[in-house]
Amino acid sequence: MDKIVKQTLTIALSKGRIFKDTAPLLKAAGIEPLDDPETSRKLILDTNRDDVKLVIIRATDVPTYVQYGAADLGVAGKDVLMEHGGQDLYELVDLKIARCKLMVAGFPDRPLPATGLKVATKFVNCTRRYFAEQGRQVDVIKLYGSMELAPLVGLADCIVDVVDTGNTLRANGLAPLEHMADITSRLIVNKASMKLKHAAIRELIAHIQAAVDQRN
Ligand code: PRT
Ligand code: MG
Repeated sequence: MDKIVKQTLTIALSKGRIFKDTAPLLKAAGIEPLDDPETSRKLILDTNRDDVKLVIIRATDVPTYVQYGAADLGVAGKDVLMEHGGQDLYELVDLKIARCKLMVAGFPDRPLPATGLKVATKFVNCTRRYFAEQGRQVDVIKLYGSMELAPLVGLADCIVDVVDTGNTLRANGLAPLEHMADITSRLIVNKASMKLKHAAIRELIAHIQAAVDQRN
């Protein structure tokens, strides 16, 4: 009898809100990790299925792993995908999790200068694109975190960041000023994997899509 070789699938995820919200969707597809990424130090997690592994990485690295085929699939926020550019990957399912908004934020009582606007952000590509489309000339200052601090210490006039409740902005005397994009997390797939592992990926996607539809 011919041995049927099962195609293995590697799924890239980040800890925190994305893992928390993706786990129930994976469970609906019959995939359960054997370790908890929040407590385990392992970066590669086995699952109850010997043909599925999870790799646990920084949220901003997920598109890169999938682009180069180090992971077949991944879950990434639309903010992260827009910033990455989405080369060599398909964005197949809107998982409707980790919802937030990409916003320009600054002081509520201070209009933004029409020229020489300084914007601090980790989303430098999205920010350049957004202001360029409006013909607004800006200096973009790249930061890696705690963007809210930048206007407070005079590093920038405003920031571009993702906002959920707005509590972090408020706690720092800032407010949302301009809405740039509604954000949810997406299931992304490497283009070569989609061809080579078509059956396995299609099956996984069908289960995940059904679980998403049932919740929304
Ligand atoms: O934390 P790390 O630097 O490793 O990476 P990350 O912050 O990109 O990852 P993570 O896990 O925090 O976020 C993963 C994805 O979740 C993001 O790419 C977004 O698509 C999505 N998401 C949804 C959010 C939020 N909601 C959110 N609130 N990402 C970040 N935040 C931040 C927000 O910027 C603020 O600093 O959480 C803080 C609390 O938000 P408020 O508005 O509720 O106060
Ligand atoms: Mg974070």
